[in-house]
Amino acid sequence: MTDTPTAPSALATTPGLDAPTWPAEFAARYRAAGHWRGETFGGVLRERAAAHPDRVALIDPAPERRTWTYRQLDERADRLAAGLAARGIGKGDRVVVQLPNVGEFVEVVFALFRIGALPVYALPAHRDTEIGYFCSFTEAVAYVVPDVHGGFDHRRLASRVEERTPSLRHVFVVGDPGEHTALAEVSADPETAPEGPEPHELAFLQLSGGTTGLPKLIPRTHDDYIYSLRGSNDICGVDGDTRFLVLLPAAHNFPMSSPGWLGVLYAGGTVVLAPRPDPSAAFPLVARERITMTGMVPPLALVWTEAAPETEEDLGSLRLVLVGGAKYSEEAARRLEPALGCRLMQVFGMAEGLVNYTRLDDDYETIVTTQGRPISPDDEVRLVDDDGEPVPDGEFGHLLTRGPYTIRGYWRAPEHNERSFTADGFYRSGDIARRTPGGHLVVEGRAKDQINRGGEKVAPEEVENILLAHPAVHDASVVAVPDEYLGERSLAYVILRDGAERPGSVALKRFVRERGIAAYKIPDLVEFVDAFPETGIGKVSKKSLRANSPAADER
Ligand code: OOB
Repeated sequence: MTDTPTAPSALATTPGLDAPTWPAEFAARYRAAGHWRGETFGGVLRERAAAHPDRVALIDPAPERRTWTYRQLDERADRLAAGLAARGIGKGDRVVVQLPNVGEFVEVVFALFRIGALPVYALPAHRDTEIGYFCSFTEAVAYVVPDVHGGFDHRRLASRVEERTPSLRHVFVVGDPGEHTALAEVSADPETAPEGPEPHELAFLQLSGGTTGLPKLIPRTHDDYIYSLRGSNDICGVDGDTRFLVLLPAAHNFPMSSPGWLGVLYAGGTVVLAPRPDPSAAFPLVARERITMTGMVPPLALVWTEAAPETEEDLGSLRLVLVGGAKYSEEAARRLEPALGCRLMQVFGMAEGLVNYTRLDDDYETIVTTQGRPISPDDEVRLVDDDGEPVPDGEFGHLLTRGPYTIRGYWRAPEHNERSFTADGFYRSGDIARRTPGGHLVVEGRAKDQINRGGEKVAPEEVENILLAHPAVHDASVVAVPDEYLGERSLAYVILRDGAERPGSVALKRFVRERGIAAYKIPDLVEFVDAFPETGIGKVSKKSLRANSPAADER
């Protein structure tokens, strides 16, 4: 083959990045516009610690209240970074971090940022299937866990994963380490810490909600993610006085960056980690810590809206509540501000990049009826029909996007990238949306085969694969059914093998659970059928399955 020069619009791949990245002319444009400023997370924390060392950065209220000033967080991250480096963990190494909302989460992540090792953000709900996959697929060298969380012993999960993952050299435990290493012991003289990463290099791997077998990994750089934080902070009015409550799992993109705990730390504010999001646990925290801002998914917003008028806790410090992750119904949205006595902002985002917010100065109708508009003037959003042609103004179309903080490809996933990105680098979100005359987006639904269980994304194929492993199951198809509270729940249609004895639906759900999978992925409903409806070319028609679902009998 002759050496043809790369076309200017072709995707660049950077060695060591393991994913397509922005072509040089886009990167140059984003830098010239001041979006990418050459900052790194490690550097940002260092600067904030120098500027206001004694300001409180982080509060972990339970079981006993612990606080970290910016100086303490900076020093702890340094010592931990040096300790990790002394154990041979270095730039580019992957480290699966599975921690609940505890202060150590923030310490570990900043320590990894400092040495350029990449956190892979697992959710606390993940079990053997997901963790085993993250560790083996990323060839992780370390895995960080709590000892016991929600009654589940993560140390034992770690031992099982360690046994089958040759790359895994370390398990660090927050709390009682059992047979592993206590995170508290991982500490060394910071003088020994190596050089940090460059701003254009990867900062971490985030998980995609996904539609296929197992989550794809989303490679985010320091430059691009920090831009999304700065943009989010401007829109949400985050500053040094912001006191932000992290209600959702800290590892999820929404509470991390919209504006999230990373945004608030960037602005020099205070982050408070909620061990539980329900009003009985969180309202007292709002009152005691004088919380000004928080973010939540629609089902939680409903619960807060109902509980707020009844509470004796003083919620008067709250200024802004962000709601997103799944469609927030207009009726529910209208009830939030009066109940909580604060402003509502809708957020429609995706871990792949693009985040939309309603604005503080939008009129009320826009805030309760739309999902906002993009952070950046350089976010390109295209709404297209099934053939990829732009739809007329105001009509619904498939949402495609590219921009200064939207990835150009998943990590080590060339085949997925073929499907999930257009040739000119737009990410196919799988969402169906329309644009209002004012330029705001309204999310109408989804073309992608995914279940959005109140913000928690379930890939049907992953659950189907587990059901298929059951000896009585011939075939399985998992679909979303409407649910008043969660928005959607999951329904598994199951065809039994000839002559097989029908397992009860409870037994089938137990089977799925015992295979070691996050609890939110276990089908809510199970329905036995003789055959699946088919599409014209003989594929299972999920559309008819959804349309014909009984959606009720096990509520
Ligand atoms: C957030 O990120 P992911 O990666 O868990 O899920 C992204 C998907 C979107 O493609 C869309 O299908 C859905 O979640 N979604 C919404 C929504 N916000 C997200 N659908 C309707 N209305 C909304 N407001 O969920 C996420 C990431 C950053 C900020 C906020 C949410």
